[in-house]
Amino acid sequence: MANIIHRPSWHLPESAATPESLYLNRRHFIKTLGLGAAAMAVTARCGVAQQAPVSRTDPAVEKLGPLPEYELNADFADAGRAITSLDDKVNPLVYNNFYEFGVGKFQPAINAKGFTLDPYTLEIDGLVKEPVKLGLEDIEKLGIEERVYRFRCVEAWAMTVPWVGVPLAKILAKADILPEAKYVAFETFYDPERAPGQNSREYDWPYKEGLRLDEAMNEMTMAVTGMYGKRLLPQSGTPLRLITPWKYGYKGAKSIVKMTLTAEQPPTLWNTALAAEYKFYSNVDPKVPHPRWSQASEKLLADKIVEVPTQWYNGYGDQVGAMYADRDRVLY
Ligand SMILES: Nc1nc2c(c(=O)[nH]1)N[C@H]1C(S)=C(S)[C@@H](COP(=O)(O)O)O[C@H]1N2
Ligand SMILES: [Mo]
Repeated sequence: MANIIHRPSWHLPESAATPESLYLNRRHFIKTLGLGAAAMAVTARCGVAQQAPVSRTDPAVEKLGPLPEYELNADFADAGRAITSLDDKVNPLVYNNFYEFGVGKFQPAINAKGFTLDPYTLEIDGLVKEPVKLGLEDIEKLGIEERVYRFRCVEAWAMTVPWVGVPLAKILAKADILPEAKYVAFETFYDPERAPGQNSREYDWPYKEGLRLDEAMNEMTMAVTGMYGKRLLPQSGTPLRLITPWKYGYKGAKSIVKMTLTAEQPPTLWNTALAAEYKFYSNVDPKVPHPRWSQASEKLLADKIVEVPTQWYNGYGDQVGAMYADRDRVLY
């Protein structure tokens, strides 16, 4: 097992993954689910992962009620390319990365069905005067808005999504942050019984990510509670996830339950697992290749693949470039 432990399938575009790596990763996941050899053989014979029918609803999420009213932020109404269509079979609601619910792209939509963190509490702790607890309503009352952002996964696929949420800065303003705080750490829920992927010892669960405090406070950084006009489905990170569109997708932790202010750069799940491949900053940069593939272009999510050039900071250099020195480009 040791040799596959450090090569999860999402490091390769699904189309480029060898049958062996697909098979081994699937076998690993089935084992953690406690299914037997028969199920394994069936999956292996089918060759491709089963895909969930496109559904915009989930009873668990419906219980949270509809999103409160919001408006489209005119500054982010146009991301310079078409919004990814939900009419396509390969779309943002069925093609996901959410390792807690499987390493295959189509697994989270199936395996996370019915998952919810309800009642939900977000905790803000660490270098703050007093820890703060916020419910979903408290957060959305800070003022939700819609923004269309480009999204770029480190695996070189991309999409364009109308997210609904609150600038993270508005949430962090609820806490009295101490002057020593320089970073924010984000943590996902931990519940291996409901999220079988968390039984995998390949990763340091729960999912962890982090931002420098100025990045967390940047105008672009969004705490997202909805997309395409509805609440996030389980596979998209119910009820709250992060979106930092100038960084690779893995910086946007899903189903976040805790934000911790720290003085030191916090550990992240991917950097801990594969430090040489996944750095803390992870700013999109076509000139800095991943050690195993180029980042010069990306494939837009759709039934018919369209490949487009990747832009530095995913095209958001005007908004975020001033936060970085040239040195950071080398740090990727
Ligand atoms: N908790 C958690 N958050 C996560 C991940 C994950 O596996 N677990 N995957 C990340 C990666 S690699 C990407 S590209 C995006 C994918 O978001 P999407 O499935 O909504 O496209 O979620 C990120 N957030
Ligand atoms: Mo990703």
